[in-house]
Amino acid sequence: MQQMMGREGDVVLVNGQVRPRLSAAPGERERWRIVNACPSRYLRLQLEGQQVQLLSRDLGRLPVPEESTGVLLAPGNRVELLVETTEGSAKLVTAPVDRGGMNGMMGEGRMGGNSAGDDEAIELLTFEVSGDRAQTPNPVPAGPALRDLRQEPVAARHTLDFAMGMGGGGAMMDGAGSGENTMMAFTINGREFDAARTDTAVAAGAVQEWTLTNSSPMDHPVHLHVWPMQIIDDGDRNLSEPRWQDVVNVPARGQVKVLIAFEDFPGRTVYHCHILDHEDQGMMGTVEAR
Ligand SMILES: [Cu+2]
Repeated sequence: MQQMMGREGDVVLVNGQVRPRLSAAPGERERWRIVNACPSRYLRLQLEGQQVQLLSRDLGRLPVPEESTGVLLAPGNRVELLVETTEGSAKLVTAPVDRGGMNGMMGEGRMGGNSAGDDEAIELLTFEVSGDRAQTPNPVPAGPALRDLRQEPVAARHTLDFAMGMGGGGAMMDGAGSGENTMMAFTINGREFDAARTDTAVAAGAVQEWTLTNSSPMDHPVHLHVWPMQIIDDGDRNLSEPRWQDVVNVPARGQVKVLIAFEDFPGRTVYHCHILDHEDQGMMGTVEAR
């Protein structure tokens, strides 16, 4: 069951340590580079009592840092935060994230506790700010504007559907009510991963629009190797500003739209769910730019 939801484990480490303690002087500006290297756990980071801005998301810095009270990281996502320190003791916590679950997939009433994730915030580290006040740092300079692929012609469109169903080569599970073991399949467009098969062929150098749909009851964070994705619709709305990521969360029963410029690298690579248990159970496909 845990393998199908994506195993989260019981302990979250920060740089290999359990709840480490960091220290700083008041009035400093620090840059925190963060990667969610958890195999399945989503993080919603909050650092109470400190002034936090989002400087960059996944692959590059934003033109202007954004005020931030909490930042959501699916597995594989990265951020850079600017932390302007205030005297006191603060805790970095990860708040609960609802990423769906197996409800509705197994019949009724048999499985207890079958949604993923914790119900309570988890403390990740303690941040102690004390001592002499640091010199006020200079303002953060603006960064370059981000490329916007919406101003470029779209050569082709594809839809990838991320799904879960019975009958695959994934984890063994007890079939609801039947007493027999069945296999759960994790698929993209109905197929489990086959390294020998090319699933999506694209023209090298061209821009494509991909619609990533999720017909399962769990979120899937989708990662494309090599080429970054510009998110144009995150499932809730069309985005007005250019937003670039290399992992994008596709909500349960939802969809997102991305633009991709298949530049710089002709060849073959993969896309996959970044919940590694899902990837290992088949939720991965191949793409070739030629
Ligand atoms: Cu997944």
